[in-house]
Amino acid sequence: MWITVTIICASLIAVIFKYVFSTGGPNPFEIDTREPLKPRVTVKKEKNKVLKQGFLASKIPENLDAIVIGSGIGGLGVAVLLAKVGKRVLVLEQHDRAGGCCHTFTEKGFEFDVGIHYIGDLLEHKPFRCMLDQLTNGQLQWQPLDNPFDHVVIGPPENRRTYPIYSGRNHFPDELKKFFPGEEAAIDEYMRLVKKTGRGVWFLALLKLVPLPLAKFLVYTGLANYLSSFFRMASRSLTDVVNELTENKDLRAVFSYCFGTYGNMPKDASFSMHSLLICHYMTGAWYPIGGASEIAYHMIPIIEKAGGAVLVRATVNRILFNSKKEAVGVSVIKGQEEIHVHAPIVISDAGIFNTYNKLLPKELQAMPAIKKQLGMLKHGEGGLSVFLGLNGTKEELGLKADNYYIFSENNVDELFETYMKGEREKSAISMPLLFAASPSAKDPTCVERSPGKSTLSLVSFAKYEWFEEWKDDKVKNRSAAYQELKQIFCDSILEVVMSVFPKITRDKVELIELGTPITNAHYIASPKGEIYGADHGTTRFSPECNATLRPQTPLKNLYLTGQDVFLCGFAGALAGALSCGSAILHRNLHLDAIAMAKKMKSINTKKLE
Ligand SMILES: Cc1cc2nc3c(=O)[nH]c(=O)nc-3n(C[C@H](O)[C@H](O)[C@H](O)COP(=O)(O)OP(=O)(O)OC[C@H]3O[C@@H](n4cnc5c(N)ncnc54)[C@H](O)[C@@H]3O)c2cc1C
Ligand SMILES: *[C@@H]1O[C@H](CO)[C@@H](O)[C@H](O)[C@H]1NC(C)=O
Ligand SMILES: *[C@@H]1O[C@H](CO)[C@@H](O)[C@H](O)[C@H]1NC(C)=O
Ligand SMILES: CC(=O)N[C@H]1CO[C@H](CO)[C@@H](O)[C@@H]1O
Repeated sequence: MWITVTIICASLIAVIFKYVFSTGGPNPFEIDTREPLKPRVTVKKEKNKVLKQGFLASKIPENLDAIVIGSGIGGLGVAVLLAKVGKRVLVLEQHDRAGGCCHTFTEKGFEFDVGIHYIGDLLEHKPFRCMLDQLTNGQLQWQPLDNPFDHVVIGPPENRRTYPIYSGRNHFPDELKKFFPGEEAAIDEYMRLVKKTGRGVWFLALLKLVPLPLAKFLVYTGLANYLSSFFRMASRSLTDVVNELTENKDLRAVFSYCFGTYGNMPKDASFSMHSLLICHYMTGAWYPIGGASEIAYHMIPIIEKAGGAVLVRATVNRILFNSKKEAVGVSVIKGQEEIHVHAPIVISDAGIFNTYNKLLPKELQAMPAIKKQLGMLKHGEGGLSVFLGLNGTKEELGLKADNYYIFSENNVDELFETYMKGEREKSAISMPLLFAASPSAKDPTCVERSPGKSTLSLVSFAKYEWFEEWKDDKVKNRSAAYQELKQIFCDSILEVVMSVFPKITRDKVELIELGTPITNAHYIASPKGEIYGADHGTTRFSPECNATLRPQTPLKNLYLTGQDVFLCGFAGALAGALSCGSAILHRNLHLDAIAMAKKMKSINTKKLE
């Protein structure tokens, strides 16, 4: 008996090793490709030459190695990884500019990003930073936020409590303790749990790397739970864990404050997902200098240099398959015409729902394996974004390089549930959560680009169904009723903004734009206006989902990348790209990125000596 067990264990370990340390294909992080910093291009026309290359049949490179559907960070990320090993990749984007959630737009002279407010884990010489440096040839620069980088604001104006969130392993809990005397033990225990759980995420990457039968074995035998704290805590809700730690309602809210960054109210959120976010920002928070569009702007040339292209206004309407159910290319709608583009590999960054429900032929949609995967996932909550253009400098308006999570009270679960389930007109005037941040105050180059002006972005959630009836109206010309509903949201949001930022008065507001779930559906093609793709609640980490949601699909030569493969957020979607690249190149790119970081660090230490 023991001999059998030992043999099984030994072969298991051998197989895991084979996949974890496999170095089959070429390594995109083999050589350091950073170039000396070039002067920043700020002229919009020049940037658009890169970001807005319209689709034309004549621009399709020949002999493609792969096609990527969607130009979010998940799509561009895997395209750059493949380009770095000489592959010719075509990225196709339905919007009129590249970037997905990382795109920016300009309205009345104000520039706004859509989906990048702050990114963590960017300390120099750490793997994530090194990887991004390589993916942008060292041209993308990062500006740290202030410390405290987040503020949790709870309660109505007459009884408002504000708690600062600092980065730094000790700084964060030490500062919290000053606000919650007597709660030291709860805070320490919270930190211990968060760190332990967050550290276990390597196992999620491993599950997506090893062959499916092995992943299933690890999950169903409970070995995954045994080996990784991330998995052990994944099925526990944030509310559950936090309520065990303290009776203090404000502290409970502070412990759960950033659930807006993955979109599940604390009682539905997975404690593991939350821990990951807290860990992500523990070493600090950063913003891309020059705005979010710099990300795609510095990645596209690398794809082009290898013979590939990134083309926009290129809506893929279906994926092409041969009779053996192997993906062989895509079809792009151009006017009334369908243009077919062929490649041996098709990668989708369009999200799992779009890919399976919209881009597969009916008979493949009906495949049990496809239906099963879709059945495990839910659409995430719809997003609501407000873009404010303000007359005044950051000093005049009291804006800083930080973020605000504004809660109407500390019973977060209750308020959020009432809001999401409520009637839309009622919910519009009782928003439980608003995220607020000033992109212009975070970006030091904004002063040059629009002197005397500032921007403030706000994010919250909304039901897709509240707006669904107008989804087929023309985007810039929806009905008056839609505008009226938007106005109710805008007015109530503006009230909150003016109370939290007293220097912002009505006369300072030059522009107010509200994006609803149907806006998201248009610009980033999220089917239900989701803010973060598929739902991240505890079921996302169900054993079945844990094991089978991976870059490989049930269809040969069709791969998934981006936030639905790994987790949401810039870093999560990029991890999806790394997992996808690993599957295609047959090597562990996570480890390659870590090895590159080690090399960079040692080179730098030598230089200093
Ligand atoms: C309001 C908001 C705020 C956020 N704030 C932060 C933050 O502060 N920090 C952070 O880390 N993350 C943040 N995120 C999350 C982060 O931006 C996303 O998780 C991540 O960028 C998703 O990348 P992706 O590549 O998976 O998907 P996306 O960026 O959504 O890219 C998918 C692309 O596919 C295209 N597409 C879809 N269908 C087709 C088709 N048929 N043909 C062609 N193209 C198609 C879409 O147009 C889109 O460009 C935020 C997101 C939002 C919406
Ligand atoms: C902006 O404010 C300044 C004074 O602070 C004023 O002179 C100017 O007219 C304002 N601009 C707009 C567009 O409101
Ligand atoms: C906007 O829609 C209305 C009808 O709802 C129509 O009369 C009008 O011409 C449209 N305007 C534009 C610019 O499309
Ligand atoms: C490996 C594994 O099974 N991890 C988690 C997957 O999801 C369930 C909850 O739905 C957890 O219990 C597991 O720990």
